[in-house]
Amino acid sequence: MLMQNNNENTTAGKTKAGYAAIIGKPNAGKSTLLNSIIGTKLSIITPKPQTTRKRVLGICTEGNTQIVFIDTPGVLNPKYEMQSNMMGYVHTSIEEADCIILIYDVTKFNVSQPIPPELYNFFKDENKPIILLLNKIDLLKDSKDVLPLIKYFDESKMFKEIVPISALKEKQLYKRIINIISNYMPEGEFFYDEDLLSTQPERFFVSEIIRENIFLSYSDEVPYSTEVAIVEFKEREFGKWFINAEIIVERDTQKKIIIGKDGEKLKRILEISRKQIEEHLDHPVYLEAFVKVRDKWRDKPNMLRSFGY
Ligand SMILES: Nc1nc2c(ncn2[C@@H]2O[C@H](COP(=O)(O)OP(=O)(O)OP(=O)(O)O)[C@@H](O)[C@H]2O)c(=O)[nH]1
Ligand SMILES: [Mg+2]
Repeated sequence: MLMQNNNENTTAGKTKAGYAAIIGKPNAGKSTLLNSIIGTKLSIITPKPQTTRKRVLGICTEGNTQIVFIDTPGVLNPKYEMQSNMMGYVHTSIEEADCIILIYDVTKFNVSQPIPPELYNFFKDENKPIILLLNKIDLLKDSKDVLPLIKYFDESKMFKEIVPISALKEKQLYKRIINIISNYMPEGEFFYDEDLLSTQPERFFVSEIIRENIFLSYSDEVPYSTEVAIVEFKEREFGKWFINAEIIVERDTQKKIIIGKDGEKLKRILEISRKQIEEHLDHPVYLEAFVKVRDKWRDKPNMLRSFGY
């Protein structure tokens, strides 16, 4: 479990607690935002769209308010059963939320279709407050270029607040976000211990670290056809912990690509992953992984269930 170190929070007086779902198109910066708010790497980030496939919770407790942020997969029109399940996570996250954070990549603004229908459908009938974060403003040639977007979205009357941000570059962003989102949190008891940052088991973080390195190291369809499952995770009292992972692909050709000539490519990826896992767990580990072919796993409910979708 990930914990924070500061114990200065006080729960004296009335407390507020609630959920904020972070939604948006793939690649908009949802996971970057979550990590920036929580101040640690909970969700994996890559330049490729469709990086996040499940829900990732990040818990932020400041003073008398606890906000549980939910990072979600980017909204798309599903082509695979896996993607339908991913969209299911977006649905349940919105259902659970007290407030919706819609994150929008300003560099992708298109006057003819500012919000694509598949995304609009997720919140058009929602009565919950929606906060629009106009992200990646650091990429604009002139910071004033964001003004027409603010005007456009303001006139749509869909959003309680419209806030230009840079999830990647802005230091202290979490303060601004927490200040805003706190206003939309209902009164109530904290859901989680004040020191807790996330609820995902370590196995999840370990598999995501490997998947991130696969996303970063391969191109075309390979990262999208790949899943990582942790088969064994043994914490030992003495010595290294033992982790056995399965890397699942859809075709034999993809298996060859993942492994690389003489196994060199996979070895490199496992080496990088192992270091990052050790840093994350704060413990030395022995990491081994085998590549398996599972035809069309992205469309097979049984397989998907076994991978936690
Ligand atoms: N320049 C710039 N890049 C950003 C910003 N926020 C995110 N990015 C980059 O955008 C890319 C996608 O970021 P993610 O956080 O993975 O986006 P996401 O919305 O979680 O994407 P999916 O999980 O695929 O839906 C990464 O390369 C980030 O570094 C920003 O404010 N400025
Ligand atoms: Mg993401």
